[in-house]
Amino acid sequence: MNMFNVEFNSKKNLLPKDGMVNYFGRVFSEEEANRYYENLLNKIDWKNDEAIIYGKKIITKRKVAWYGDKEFEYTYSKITKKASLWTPELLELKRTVEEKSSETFNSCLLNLYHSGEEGMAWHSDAEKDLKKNGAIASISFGAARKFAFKHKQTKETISLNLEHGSLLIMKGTTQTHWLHRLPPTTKVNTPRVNLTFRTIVKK
Ligand SMILES: [Mn+2]
Repeated sequence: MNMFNVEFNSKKNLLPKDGMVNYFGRVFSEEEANRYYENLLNKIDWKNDEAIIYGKKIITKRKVAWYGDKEFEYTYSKITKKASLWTPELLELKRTVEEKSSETFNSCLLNLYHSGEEGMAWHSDAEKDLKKNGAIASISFGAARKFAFKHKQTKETISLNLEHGSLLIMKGTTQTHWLHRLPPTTKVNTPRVNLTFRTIVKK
């Protein structure tokens, strides 16, 4: 057993009920992860996110980008966005996660958190444009951040650390019964890039 490279059991469900979350740990070598991190920071068309909250338009510090198989239109937080077409690196990453998860994806929402000051409040990824109970694959590059789940009824919470080059899969009824968040922290002052591969359904 290699004491320096903790192996995660990706078959283990991290949720006790009402959904399925599998953590694969670091699926890229340090070198590969560093290369993707630099490429994504520099090559992605990052924009500050916009949302309508209580009827007011707000602009986040966090940056986002959206890519896909087609120029899909996607609505969340009452703002409609249009996907860009895959970059070669995003297509490589999509193929890697499809192989590891035995799932398929047609789009990816990317988030850039510049430091621990930026996070994401409790929510679920259950937008109407997403495939119902479809798998969501999350890859993290850069600063490791804590990620948490909270059951909507029981309020039970589960948290884990998402490391540089790691893969997390959420599937089944996870988005129906659980919220998730990225808590802000003063302990991190470097960026994290998060990619969430999804399936958009054409209406
Ligand atoms: Mn989410």
